[in-house]
Amino acid sequence: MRTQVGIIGAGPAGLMLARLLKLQGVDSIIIENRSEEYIYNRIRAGLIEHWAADLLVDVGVGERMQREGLRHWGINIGINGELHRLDFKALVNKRVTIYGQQEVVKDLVARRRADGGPLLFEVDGVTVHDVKTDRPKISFTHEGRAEVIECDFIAGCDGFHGIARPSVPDGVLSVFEREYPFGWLGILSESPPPDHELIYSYTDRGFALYTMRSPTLARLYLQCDPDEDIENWPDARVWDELHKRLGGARKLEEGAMLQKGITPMRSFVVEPMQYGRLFLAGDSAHIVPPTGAKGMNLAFADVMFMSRAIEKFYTKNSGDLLESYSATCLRRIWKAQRFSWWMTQIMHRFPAESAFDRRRQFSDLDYLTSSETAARSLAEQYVGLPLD
Ligand code: RFL
Ligand code: PHB
Repeated sequence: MRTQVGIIGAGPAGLMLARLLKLQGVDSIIIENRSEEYIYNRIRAGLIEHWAADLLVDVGVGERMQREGLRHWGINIGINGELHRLDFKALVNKRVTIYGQQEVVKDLVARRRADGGPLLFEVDGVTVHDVKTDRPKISFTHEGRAEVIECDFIAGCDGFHGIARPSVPDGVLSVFEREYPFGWLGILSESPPPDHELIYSYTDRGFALYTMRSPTLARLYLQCDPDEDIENWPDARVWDELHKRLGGARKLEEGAMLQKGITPMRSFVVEPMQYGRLFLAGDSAHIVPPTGAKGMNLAFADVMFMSRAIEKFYTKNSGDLLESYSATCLRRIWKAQRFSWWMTQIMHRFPAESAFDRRRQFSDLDYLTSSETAARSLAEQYVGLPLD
């Protein structure tokens, strides 16, 4: 097989990259190790930044999102039951869109099919070769046959557990990392919203987040121990804790629990995000704690920069944007890292916190909810910084 860009991974990064390249007349092949059904059922992100929602519309995959997505012009910050609304319309005149990541993925796959593919699911044994030459290759097996993609560039869009990042020789990448002493227990519940917008709730018992997937489907998260066994959280205990952490502010209605799982929290970045003709994008290069809702949005930003660089290479015969790809992405990534870390540390209880830490945390929340300048700073970052 021969193509211009070989894309590993059919998540938001890989699928969006393929669409952007298609619009520029650049060919690609996407390979994905999971099944199509699996990627449609993986519940993850739910919040799309202002510019990213516009991007989905501009590239022709936003039609269902515009119909079914929920546009939010603010969020609520709860401090031990007292709610403060941050009004994004007044503060920055921008909104966010609530629309599940797996729905975005379905829309992007449908678009890819309409574009004529290729998109191969359930590939095995993916390995990259010759990435320091201008003819890199990806080998794998598909439906029992050994295959090789020869290409000009490889896009490593295969997430945190993928093979692209580990393929870079030892000593090339620097890792910047922080683990948090808690995780998020997430549930999906068939129950109506207690508020039409999100509630980020700081309480003495720990953090809770109320978000949603539709007007009848609630998504709720609870701060928990990072290595907590889900067996210790029967439905009744989850509801009891949710009532305690969210119920002070709004009446929470219970419903059938459709899904329940625990996610660890970490901040992670590798630098640089390129090695020869291998370019990393999205979770393969960085992870943010979900408090700032930045992961999928950063993945889209990376592939925007990558597609611009590839376009310039083919149309102007210039590799300068490719050379600066990593530096361009990392400027934005570090701002999102800082914001996600800051949101995480003001909203959660920390096991080792001192009395000083708690006073400072309350003061941070007080400042955020009483100063228009502080609220505008959060709003500007939450709705997404401009791309350029
Ligand atoms: P993905 O989505 O992990 O996709 C990578 C794809 O690569 C495949 N793959 C391989 N394919 C071929 N060969 C291999 N060897 C492969 N290894 C892996 C995988 O099967 C997969 O299909 O990465 P991508 O595209 O970079 O997208 C990143 C986002 O998925 C991620 O950042 C977000 O989900 C993070 N996130 C959130 N982001 C937001 O922007 N807004 C949110 O509200 C938000 N909430 C969240 C989140 C993530 C969460 N979890 C579970 C980690 C909430 C949670 C709870
Ligand atoms: C979600 O809708 O799943 C979601 C929203 C905002 C966050 C994290 C997750 O900060």
